[in-house]
Amino acid sequence: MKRLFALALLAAPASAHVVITPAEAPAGSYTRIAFMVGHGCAGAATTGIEVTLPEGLSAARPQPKTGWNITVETRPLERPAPTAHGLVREAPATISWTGGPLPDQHYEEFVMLIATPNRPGNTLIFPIIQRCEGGAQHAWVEVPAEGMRARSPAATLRLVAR
Ligand SMILES: [Cu+2]
Repeated sequence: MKRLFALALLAAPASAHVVITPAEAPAGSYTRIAFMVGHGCAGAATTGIEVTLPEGLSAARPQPKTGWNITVETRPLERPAPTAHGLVREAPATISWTGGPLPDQHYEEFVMLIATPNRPGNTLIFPIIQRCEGGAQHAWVEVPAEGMRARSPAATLRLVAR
């Protein structure tokens, strides 16, 4: 009981930024993750979310969302990677949703299916640019040091053994 309470306290401030849920995913598998957008840019409504994908993902497929357009940019792999669905020659580099707007007071989730690398114990880093009405933007790109809390942390996903 005590432990659950402590975890809930730790989770509360982070959930106001742009964070991934769940925070952990099995290594070496297809998994669904959601980017939770808890607020806009200093009061302005959100009009775009641009997610930079970490290296090591062989697939990333955004879930379509009513009122939002999706853009996927890919980069060629140096070495083609074998997967259950054949040889993969390019990997997703960025996925963007633009549209909305999502009012500052509201909350929304942006979902994608990813193929995680088989590296349990690793943490994947997803830098995010949040764009807002009036040209404001927020860069969630800081990689927090161990035990420290960053002001504008990138979203993270910890890989665990299956
Ligand atoms: Cu926040």
